[in-house]
Amino acid sequence: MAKEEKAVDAAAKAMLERIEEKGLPTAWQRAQAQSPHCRFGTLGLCCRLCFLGPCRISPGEKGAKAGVCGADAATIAARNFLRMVAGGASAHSDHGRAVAEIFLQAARGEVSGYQVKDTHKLKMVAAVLGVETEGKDIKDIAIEVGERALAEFGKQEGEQLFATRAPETRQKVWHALGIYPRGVDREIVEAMHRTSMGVDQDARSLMRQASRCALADGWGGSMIATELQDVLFGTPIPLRGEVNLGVLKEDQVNILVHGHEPILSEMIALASQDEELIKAAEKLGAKGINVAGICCTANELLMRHGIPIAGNMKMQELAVATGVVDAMIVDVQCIMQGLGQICDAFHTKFITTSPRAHITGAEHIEFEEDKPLETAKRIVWAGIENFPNRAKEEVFIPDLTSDLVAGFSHETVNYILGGRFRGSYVPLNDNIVNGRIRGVAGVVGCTNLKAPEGASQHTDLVKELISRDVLVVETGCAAIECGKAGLLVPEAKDLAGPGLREVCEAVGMPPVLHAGSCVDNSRILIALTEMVHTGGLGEDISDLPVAGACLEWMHEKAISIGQYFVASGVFTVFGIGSPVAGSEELMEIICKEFEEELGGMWAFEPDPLKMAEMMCAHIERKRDALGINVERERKLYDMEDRRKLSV
Ligand code: SF4
Ligand code: MSK
Repeated sequence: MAKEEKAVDAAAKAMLERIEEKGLPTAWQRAQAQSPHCRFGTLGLCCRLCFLGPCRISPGEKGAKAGVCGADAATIAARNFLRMVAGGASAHSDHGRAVAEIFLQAARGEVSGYQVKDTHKLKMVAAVLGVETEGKDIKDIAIEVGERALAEFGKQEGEQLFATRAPETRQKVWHALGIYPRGVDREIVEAMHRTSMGVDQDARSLMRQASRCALADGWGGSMIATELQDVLFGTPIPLRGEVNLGVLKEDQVNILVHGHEPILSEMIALASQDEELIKAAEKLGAKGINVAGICCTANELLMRHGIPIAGNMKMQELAVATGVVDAMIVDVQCIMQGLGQICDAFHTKFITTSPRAHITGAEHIEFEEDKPLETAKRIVWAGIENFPNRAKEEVFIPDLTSDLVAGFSHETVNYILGGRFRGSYVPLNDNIVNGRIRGVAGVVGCTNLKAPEGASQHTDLVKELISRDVLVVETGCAAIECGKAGLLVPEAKDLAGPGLREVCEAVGMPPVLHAGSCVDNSRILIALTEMVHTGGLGEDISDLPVAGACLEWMHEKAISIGQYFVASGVFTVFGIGSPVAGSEELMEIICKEFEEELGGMWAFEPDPLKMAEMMCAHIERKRDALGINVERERKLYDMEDRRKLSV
């Protein structure tokens, strides 16, 4: 792979060169060693669910058309797809469970360091969970909320309580199809059972479970994680931050946090402000303690504290190559085992913290839930004492950062559009109806080694969408990519079409809104529901002029997210490729039939501009169906006109 194909971002390119000069392996080299990737696996036609196999279906004319048990291409591909959904849902949901557990312990006063920060949101969540709040003190409400939220994972009877937040029309669709999500764990276990050898062998039936399992993630596990994190750590509000490797500091102890669960990183952020630890760092010659993030942990910390982001998932090894990372602290998800080798080659301490995630060669300092701050201090101390071990000649920090604004929770959007006294989505809906904003696009998910780091892929897609007056909401590593490219600041309005630009100018918001981490895609579900409830744009999420995209998906979590958006009625386009492209029948089901059943469907398109075209075409089709696509006279606005704008 040529250098330019691996990295386009100047900071990433410089770091890659450093690592390669040292003869160290990188994810890019390993990707090359894996190329060409197994064709059967790529097409979703490989089955190793039992030891009669492994079996594979040949996509061409020749070769096997069924596994030993007789499973055909559609069944094998559908089982693979459903297992990906189950894997993704389990990751989000186990994260949600960990939050619910700590939430309950904190409410009961069993752990120190955490407390209810957003009582307003606590009461809102209490209402969803059927917890009476009248006349009760906050502690009792929080205990009941924690107990009920935790019960949502393992309950044997009844349906997901958070799913009752969806528009009624949507809930009817789920009931009619028998896909209304029940207990989160139950849906995941059933997905695993159905896909084991000799059980569910009908692609449509398997895909119905894919919907139900994914909905248990989006409207269950992920939503529980997001909402309880907001109650415990504060609902994000817009704040400025910085992104890219230049956020690392040569004269300070650098602690990088990487993974997903803010229950640890929140405590690390707190511990880094501890006076004794700061003094200890100063004693060793550092000017302070600098915490920065990688991946979704970075998004969580940025949204609530303005803590800078060093990079996305693909940049984990590159950040270490700056030679100034004194500790790389990881919890769960998207952490590469290869990171350990790079940490070893520099002076970086590689520290795992989750009882669920040990990595060979890493130091394990387990996050003790009953002593969160003490554990965080121990971890930060490990970084401080490593500061003198830096090799001065190895230090190189690319002088590159970009400003960004993050923290656009659903509540914030409500507030900034409607104002403190009339917070609502009415201005958003009005602007969609009058055509200034054509629609809304959710651009979410990962970065993939199959695309160059910092390549214009993400920015091409997002720039095209905003230039066509489509408001973009982003999460995950996609948001980090656009942050690096300077698209998450109000000044990016100049790249927007005239209608969206007017709205952004009037409100002072960027045309691309950073809404958080992977689990925070549940915020987008709530925002879409709010748009339906606000009125004027149909009766269901599937009526809205909206579309979803994940340009560089790689994790199973992305497939679960895609499926819960589709099952919630959203047209969703993925780049890179379909994981089930080998079965024409299954592709027909998810890319066509789904629309009739669910109102949303999948599409796959690697080219960002073509992807934008598909999303805009869909948005315009929805506008036509709503009857809001009336030709409007274009006019130039003067100050007087702007004051009259209803934003
Ligand atoms: Fe082969 Fe069927 Fe076993 Fe899969 S389940 S490995 S297709 S025999
Ligand atoms: S971290 S799942 S690479 S978004 Fe959430 Fe980024 Fe995708 Fe991991």
